[in-house]
This record gives sequence, C-alpha cells and structure tokens, in this order.
Amino acid sequence: MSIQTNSQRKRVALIWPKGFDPHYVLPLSLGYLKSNLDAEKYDVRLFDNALRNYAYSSDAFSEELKDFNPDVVGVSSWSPMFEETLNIIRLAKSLNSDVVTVGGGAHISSYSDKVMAHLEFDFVFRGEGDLSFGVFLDQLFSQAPNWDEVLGLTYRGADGNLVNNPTEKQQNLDTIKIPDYSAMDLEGYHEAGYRWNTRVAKNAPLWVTRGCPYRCTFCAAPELNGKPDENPQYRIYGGLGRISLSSTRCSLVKYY
Ligand code: B12
Ligand code: SF4
Repeated sequence: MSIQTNSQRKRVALIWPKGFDPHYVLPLSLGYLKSNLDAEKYDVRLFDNALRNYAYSSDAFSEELKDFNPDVVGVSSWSPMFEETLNIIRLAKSLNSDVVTVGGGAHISSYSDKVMAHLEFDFVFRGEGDLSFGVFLDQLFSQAPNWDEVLGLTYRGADGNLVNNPTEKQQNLDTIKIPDYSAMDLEGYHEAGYRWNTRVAKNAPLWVTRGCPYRCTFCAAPELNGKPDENPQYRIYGGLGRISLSSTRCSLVKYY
C-alpha cells in the first residue's frame, strides 16, 4: 500500500475548540472521524485547542493552521463552545477564502439551521459522521458532487434553501473503526491528568452502543443517535487494555 505524499493528498484540519475541559473530555468525535477516513486520499491533522489551551485568536494556532494550509476545515462543537467554533471558522476563511468549512457535534446537530445562517459555514453534519464524512470528502473532490449521497449533511441547495439529508445511523457497529487515539494525543491527555470516572491513570473512552430509547426533554442523545433497535448492539473489543465503555445513553458506563 502506498500512501501519497502530503502534496498529493487533500489536507483536512479537524479542530477541537478551546472550552472542553481536558481533565474529563477529549476529542472522541475527531478520533472516530480520522480513523474512518482513507489515509491514502486524505492528510488529516487534529488541532486540539482545548488540550493546548489555544484560543482561536492565539498566534500559535493561526500560524499552525496557515502552515498546514488545509483544503477542508472541520470543527466539532457542543453549545458552550459554539462562539469559539464560529470564530475558528471565521479565522479559517480569513486565512484562505477557498477553504471548505464544515461543522459537526451536538450543538451543530441540534441547531443546524441557525448555524448555517452564519455563511462562513459551508456545510454542517447532523448526528453521526463516522462513515459519511468520508463520503462527503469523496463527493467534494469529485467532478460533480452528489450531496444526496452524504447522510447527515445539511447544505444550501441551488435555490439557497437548506437541504437536510437523512442522518447516518449505522446498524452494524463493526463497520466503524475504533478512534485514532494517537491522533487524539491520548498520552498528552494522561499527562494533563485526564480521568473519566476512574482513578486509573491510563484509560480511554470507547463508544460501544448508540441510541437511547428514552426521551428526556433536556437531552440531545436520542436526536443525535436515534432509538436503538429491539436488539441493541453492544460492540465488544479485545486487546485494548484499560477501556471505559460508553454508550450514548447517560446510564451505561462500565470499566474493564
Ligand atoms: C459521553 C458524554 C460526555 C463525557 C465526555 C465525552 C468525551 N467526548 O470525552 C462527559 C461525561 C465527561 C461529558 C461532559 C459534559 N457533557 Co456530555 N455527553 C456525552 C454523550 C453521552 C456522548 C458524547 C460522545 O463523546 N459521543 C461519542 C462521539 C464520537 O460522538 P459525537 O461527539 O457526537 O461525534 C459524532 C458526531 O456528532 C459527528 N461529529 C462531531 N463533530 C464533528 C465534526 C465534523 C467536522 C463532522 C463532519 C462530524 C462531527 O461525528 C462524530 C462521529 O459520529 C453526549 C450525548 C450524546 N449522545 O451525544 C453528551 C452531551 C454531548 N454532553 C453534553 C454536555 C452539556 C456536557 C457538559 C457541558 C455538561 C456540563 N454542564 O458540565 C460536560 C462538558 C464540560 C466541559 N467543560 O468540557 C450535551 C451537549 C448539548 C449541546 N447542545 O451541546 C450532550 C449532547 C448531552 C445532552 N445533555 O444533551 N459528556
Ligand atoms: S441518554 Fe439519558 S438523559 Fe438522554 S434521553 Fe436517554 S435516558 Fe434521558
């Protein structure tokens, strides 16, 4: 297998904004997106501004982004980090007006229309994006993109109105690769004191079920991950060492 050089591959910057607390939250979403992209086609770099405590306005961050010179910038956002996310997207466009900007994550999924009202966002994803982000990139760099192919995508149609594609809900979790922990700088998180409900120093979260059958009004989980089938899947992994199993429901957190 030959991996093309950086100059031949399209460059994708995935950004985790400042605001997440690195003591107990890490960029799981971006780890999943990266591991599920084709490394032969895409040169994907994670910029973790939360771990490094870089605001969008920091010179170090904008220099790094300029040096990488991405074709696509994707940012993951929950509500408390949305203002920072918007500023990152604006910065990316100011560095290169041709860059394609994409948002995803809980806040953006729930408020996709309000987010797309900010014209600096070219596209947003609603719900899961593990496999559909790769489909999106393939379409983006094709001669005639067909956005219908991209589950979860919200985009501006020819008439300027927003089009909301059906969301991605993978029935077979085995089709999704485990997150790229080294790209997420798991070691850097451990050094910074990352723990999630454990005293174990070296630990990592892993998503093993998706969806929730309940509908608590304050919670975005059912909207993001749907309602599980009659026989929900629990994906079991081997050989990973110390993992914390997580579901998209609030109730299942188990340590192995
Ligand atoms: C596990 C979890 C946590 C863990 C941390 C998880 C982690 N990543 O390290 C803990 C328990 C620590 C936690 C803490 C908090 N959480 Co929480 N958490 C969750 C939960 C259950 C799953 C999140 C998760 O990691 N999923 C796995 C990853 C892989 O999925 P994902 O992030 O959604 O990413 C996928 C897609 O969204 C998409 N995507 C995401 N980003 C991008 C970017 C691009 C470019 C693209 C294309 C796609 C894309 O693709 C990814 C892969 O499919 C969700 C509920 C849910 N079902 O989502 C709530 C949820 C995200 N949490 C929420 C909140 C509010 C918090 C807190 C702020 C609560 C608080 N007040 O303290 C804190 C964070 C505090 C801080 N300052 O950092 C809210 C966010 C609501 C919102 N509107 O933003 C949620 C949605 C629950 C709810 N109440 O509705 N949380
Ligand atoms: S994940 Fe938890 S809080 Fe959210 S709807 Fe399900 S049971 Fe309610």
